[in-house]
Amino acid sequence: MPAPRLSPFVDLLAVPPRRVVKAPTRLTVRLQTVNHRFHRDLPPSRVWAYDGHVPGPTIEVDRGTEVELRWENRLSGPLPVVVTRASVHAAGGVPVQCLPGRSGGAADPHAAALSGYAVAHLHGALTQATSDGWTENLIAPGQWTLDTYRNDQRAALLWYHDHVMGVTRFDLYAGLAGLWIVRDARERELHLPEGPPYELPLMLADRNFDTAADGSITGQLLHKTDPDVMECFSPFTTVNGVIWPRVEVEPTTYRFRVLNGSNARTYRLVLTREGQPDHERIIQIGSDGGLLVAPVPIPAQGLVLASAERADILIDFSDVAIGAELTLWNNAPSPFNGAFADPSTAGTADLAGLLPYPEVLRFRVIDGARVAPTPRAALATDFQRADRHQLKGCLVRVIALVEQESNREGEPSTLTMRELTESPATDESEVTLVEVGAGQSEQISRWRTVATRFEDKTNFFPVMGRPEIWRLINLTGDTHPIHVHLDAFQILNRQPAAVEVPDGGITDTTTNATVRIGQEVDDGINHALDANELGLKDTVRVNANEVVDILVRFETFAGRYMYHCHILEHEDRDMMRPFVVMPPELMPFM
Ligand SMILES: [Cu+2]
Repeated sequence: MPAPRLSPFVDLLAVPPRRVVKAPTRLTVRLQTVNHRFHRDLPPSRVWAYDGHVPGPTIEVDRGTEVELRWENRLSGPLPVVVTRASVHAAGGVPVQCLPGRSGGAADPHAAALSGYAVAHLHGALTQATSDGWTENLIAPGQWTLDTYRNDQRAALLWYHDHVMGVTRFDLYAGLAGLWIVRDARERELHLPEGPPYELPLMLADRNFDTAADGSITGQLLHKTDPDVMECFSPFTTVNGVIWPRVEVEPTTYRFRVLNGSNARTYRLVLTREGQPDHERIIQIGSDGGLLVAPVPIPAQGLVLASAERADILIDFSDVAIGAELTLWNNAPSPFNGAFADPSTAGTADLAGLLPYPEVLRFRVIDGARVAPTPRAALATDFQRADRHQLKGCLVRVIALVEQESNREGEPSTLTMRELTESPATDESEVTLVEVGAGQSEQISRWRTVATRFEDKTNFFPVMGRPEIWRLINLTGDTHPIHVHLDAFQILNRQPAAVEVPDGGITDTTTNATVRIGQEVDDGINHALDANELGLKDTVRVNANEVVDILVRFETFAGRYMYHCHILEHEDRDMMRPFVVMPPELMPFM
């Protein structure tokens, strides 16, 4: 093992405090600087946390019950995270991101000077624009905001987290995240477990720590990146704020509400029993936007969750002997690009894939009532997938996900979301899209870049109630989880694409590429939608060599919102753009 070892599966799974809301109410959540213990072998860590808990309190509310929330910023600086860029990639052949300690990097003085500006966003919620956590509407320590959450949406697991422009990655890493559950009548008809002990949230997040002079791990949170890479992939997986916990379960069915709350790491979760993958006992009933139409098995290679994605799963332990143990592992390498990994390798470290510790969670079956699961054939009754043919003539917006190398030696690349507009004149065309239909002639279109950075002019003014297709084209080599604020969307399809970017094709303002959509690439990536991606989503993985079309429609609130990559290091620099939802009656005046 590459680093000082913490004992796995010794601490019990913690469940964040619950605030169950049954009637319209006003709540206060305080952002506080406190100490938190991530593992019993570690000293306490200084963190920034909602109501002093990592994760913050879980707010559980019935559909349509309005919550006014007073976010009181009582943080005190400095940022409780040492931010550093390692001076080397590998030490003794081990990638330094896998190791605790600063690896020769100096602490970033700008990060050390952060005093605790904050802005809260409720991810996945249908929220009026003024309460959506616009990234620049900050409150300083000592200030507060009052936000309104209607909760008038399908039952789902949402989460609240900080969204400060440029430093979201540090504020979340410091601890500013918590869960929010909306419940509704349909879910209650299904008699699903509600609340502990049989319904448990699992917020996954990777963390790293500094080391002392003697090499031992301290409690000091550490956000460390490689010399010319911006994403932070940390070695220790926490579940609800504890590294590699253990949970005792009775021989019955449990409901787990799983969230990947990591900055950048994608998980592919594999459940094993006696060393073998054991996925038949898991069924997935919901995703980001709530219940699926019918239960589905998780993918055979494991349940993939990129940053901000959620899964609502049932695990049936009713046939397991008392005392038996099952283990949840991560077998996704980082950076993730969507490529297949053999589930039978789960449990092995992969240093090249920045996965020194694949441990996530252990289940131990204890004595209790042995209850066989109730089969559930039908779940959601309020959702149907759109028929692609119904969408003919719908407005299509095209967004390229682009990595631009820095022109300064040794600096990480910049990631941007580039909005493109169709441009028939060949002289200003920059991106050529070739649609390779099955057995049909090729369709060619040309596009030019109209925005690259967050502060560029706003181009997207979707009209309320009108469906649109947003086409996400990945010109980079890694997976990007793209999140759209406000209404959940449907993923229409995911297609392979052969991407060619000429040398010097990416500049500050222009994007030159040829993308052959539909052309297979020998990349080991299954460019198809998984069964668990057919429900409503608010975050979608766009893998390497891939084009993903999503169907968006904004129904309830007008105003200014954001869409962005949910790899926080990308979101901060500069993979985020605004859009403005417009009521139709105002369009003639635009
Ligand atoms: Cu990204």
